[in-house]
Amino acid sequence: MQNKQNRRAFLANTGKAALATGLSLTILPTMANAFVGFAPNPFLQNTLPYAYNALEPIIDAMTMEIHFTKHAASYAKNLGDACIAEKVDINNSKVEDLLHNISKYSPKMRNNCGGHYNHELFWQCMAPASGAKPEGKLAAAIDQSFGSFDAFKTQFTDAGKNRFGSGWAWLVINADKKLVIGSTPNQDNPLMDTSDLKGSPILGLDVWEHAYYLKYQNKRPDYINAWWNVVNWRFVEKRFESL
Ligand code: MN3
Repeated sequence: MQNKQNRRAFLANTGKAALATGLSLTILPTMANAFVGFAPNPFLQNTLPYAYNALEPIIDAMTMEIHFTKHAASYAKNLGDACIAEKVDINNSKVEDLLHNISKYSPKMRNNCGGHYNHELFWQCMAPASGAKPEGKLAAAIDQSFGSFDAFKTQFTDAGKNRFGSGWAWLVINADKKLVIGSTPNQDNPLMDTSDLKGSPILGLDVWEHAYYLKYQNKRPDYINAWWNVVNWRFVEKRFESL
């Protein structure tokens, strides 16, 4: 049932963009596995890798459904529209390359390319509650960079709490291969040439009110503190080791 709904929403939201670009629907992904990069066609919204209620009680099902099928879907659709208007050939382009050169494009491209990339990463950064912690090379790098896992969590939580208005908190690997914590406004991200925080994001947290308001209202710190319980550290470790 859940998969059927996802599939229907997915097709409704991406079919138009796919047809407009001549991309065959038959090659669209039907189910996301834990991938380190993004979808086979990264300009399209990938199916959510878990049910809407899978992250309860941390993320309630209604928030997840609205977030995925309305907010994130519209970033994907608007990204497709911007690519058509600005003559970006999505079959021969990389989302990352667009982000690296985002200053050359319109605000619509910046907002929606960022919004799409950020949400595709965000879904993968979460998994049903496991209470897991980072292990292996990532755990060692976190200890080395921030002193301890708890110190890292405090610094990352503060980045999310202190981002005024809407935006994202990030853990990135910068050009010197160092782990850095920071935040960006709106749908900006650390891959953008316009961003003060620069690097490859390996963990992202959406702190827009639409991500938490139904359950947490104005209490963003409560949302962030709870969110640690659904971080998919296995995915973050794979991204860390792939960069
Ligand atoms: Mn969002």
